[in-house]
Amino acid sequence: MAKKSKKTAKKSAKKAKAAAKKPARRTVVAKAVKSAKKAVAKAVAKVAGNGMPKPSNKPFGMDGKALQGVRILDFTHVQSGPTCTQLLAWFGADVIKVERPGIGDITRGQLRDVPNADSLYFTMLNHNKRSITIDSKHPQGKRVLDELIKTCDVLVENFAPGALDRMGLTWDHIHKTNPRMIVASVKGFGPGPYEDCKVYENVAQCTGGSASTTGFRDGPPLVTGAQIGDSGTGLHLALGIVTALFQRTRTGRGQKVLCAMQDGVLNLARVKLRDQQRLKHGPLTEYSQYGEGIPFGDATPRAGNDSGGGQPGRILMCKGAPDDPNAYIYFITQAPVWEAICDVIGEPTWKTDPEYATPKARLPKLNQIFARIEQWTMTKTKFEAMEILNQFDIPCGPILSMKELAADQSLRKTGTVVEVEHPTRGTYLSVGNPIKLSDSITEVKRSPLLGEHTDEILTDVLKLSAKDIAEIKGSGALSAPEKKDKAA
Ligand code: CAO
Repeated sequence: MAKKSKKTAKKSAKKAKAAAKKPARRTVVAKAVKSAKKAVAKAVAKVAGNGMPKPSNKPFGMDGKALQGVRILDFTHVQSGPTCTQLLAWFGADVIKVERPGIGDITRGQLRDVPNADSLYFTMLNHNKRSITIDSKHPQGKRVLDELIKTCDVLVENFAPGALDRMGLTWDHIHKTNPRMIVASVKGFGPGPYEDCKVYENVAQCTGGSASTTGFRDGPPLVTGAQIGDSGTGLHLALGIVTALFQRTRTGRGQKVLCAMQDGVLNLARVKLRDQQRLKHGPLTEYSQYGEGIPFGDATPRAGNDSGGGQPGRILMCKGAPDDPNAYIYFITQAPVWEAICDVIGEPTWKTDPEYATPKARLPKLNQIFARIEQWTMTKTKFEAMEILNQFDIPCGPILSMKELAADQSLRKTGTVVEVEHPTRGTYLSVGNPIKLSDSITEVKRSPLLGEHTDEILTDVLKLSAKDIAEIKGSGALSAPEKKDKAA
C-alpha cells in the first residue's frame, strides 16, 4: 500500500514539474508544486507510520516516561482513587494531590503503626505524588483550584456522590474553565437506585457478585483479601483515563470517565455470570458439588477452591499442614498432563483405566482423585512439590504468605517489592509498579508529607507572585483553622 502511494505521489510530482515548465501563470505553477509536495509528504508519512515521530534512537528507558507532560489534579482519598493516581504517577504523570488543610487524606492517620508518622495505608498508596493543601470551600481556595484546573489535564476524584458538585466543581464549570480537562471519578454505583450511596471495599465485593460466589457452599458468603473493589476499580479508572487522553489527541476535548465499584467487581467476576447462564443447561460439572451429587440451585453457587476454568484444581495440604497455616499448594489436574500426574502420584493404571483416563470420566470423582493427590503432596513441602511438578509441566502454585512474599528476592529484583525511605517513619516495604514498561522504567519515590509541595506548586506550576501567595495564605485558604484555646 505504502509503496503504491509513494509511486502515485512521485507521478503527481512529475506532473507538477511538467506543468511548471509550461509557460503558465506563476501562481498556477506554485499551486501545482505545492499539491505535489503535499502528496509526497502524505505518502512518506504513510511509510513512516501514521504521522508518528521517528523512532527514538535513545536507549530504552532513557527517553522520558510514558505519561511525561500529563498533569493530574488528584482529589482522591482512601484507596480506590489513590491506587489509580499512583499508577499514573509511576508512569511519569505529575500528580498534584489536593488535601484538606490540617487533616489530609484520612488514611494518613488510619491504622498507624509508628506514632506521628503517616500510616503505611497512606504511604503505600501515594508514591511519586506532590501534596498541596487547599480548603476547596474557601473562596481563595476555589480561586487556586480554578487556576490548577486550567493547567491540568485530568481531575481524578472519588468523593461521595455529589461532594465535587457541592464544592462548585461541576462538570459544566470544569469544562468551561478547561475544555480539555478529563474528569475521572470512582463511585460505589453507577446511575440507578443506589447511585447516592457511599461505598467501601467490602460493600463493592458484596454488591458486585464476588461475595456470593466466594467461600464454601455450606458456609456464608466471603470477601477476599485482594482489594478488588478499591484497587481493582482504581486500575479500571487508570485505563479509562489513558484511553480518554488518547482520544483527546484526536478530538482536543476532555470527557467524563466513570468507574463504579460494583461494575468493576462484576467485571472481575464475569466467569461467575458465565456460570449463571450455564445453569439453565445443566449442572456445572467442574464444581465439586456435582461429583458429590448435590443439586444446583438457581444462582451460581460458592465453589470453595474449585478452579474457575475448565481444568479442575484444588488447594491441597503439604508437609507441615495444618499446623502451618500456609503449608498448602494449588494443584491443577490439567488434561494434557494427566499421564504425568498419574506417574508422579504413583497411580500409573489411571492413565488407561476408562474410569480415570478422560476429563469427562474424572469429573464425578474429583473429590476422590484430589484426596489421592493430597496423599502425595503431604509427603512433600509446598516448595518440593512445586519443584517436582514443574519438571512435568503440571500447573501448581504454593500458597505464599505475606511473610514469604516480603522476603522473596526475585520480587525485589523486578521492583514488584521495594524498600522505600521515609523521613518520619524510616524504611518501609511497598508493592512497586506491577506493570512493567520497557521504555518507561518506574522509580518508586516516597509519598509526600501533608502540604509538602504547597509553595512549590503555587510558584512553579501556577507562577503566582510572592505577593499573591502571601495574600492567599493570609486568607486561611491553605491552612487549617487555628484551634481555639479551651481555657480562653
Ligand atoms: N477542602 C474542603 N473540604 C473537603 C476537601 C478539601 N480539600 N476535601 C474533601 N472535603 C470535604 C468534601 O467536600 C465533603 O464535604 P461535603 O459532604 O460537605 O460535601 C467531605 O469532605 C467528605 O467527603 P466524602 O463524603 O467523600 O468523605 P467520607 O469520608 O464521608 O466518605 C467514602 C468516604 C469513601 C465512603 C466516600 O468518599 C465514597 O463513597 N466515595 C466513592 C466510592 C469510593 O471511592 N469508595 C472507596 C473508598 S476506599 O475503601
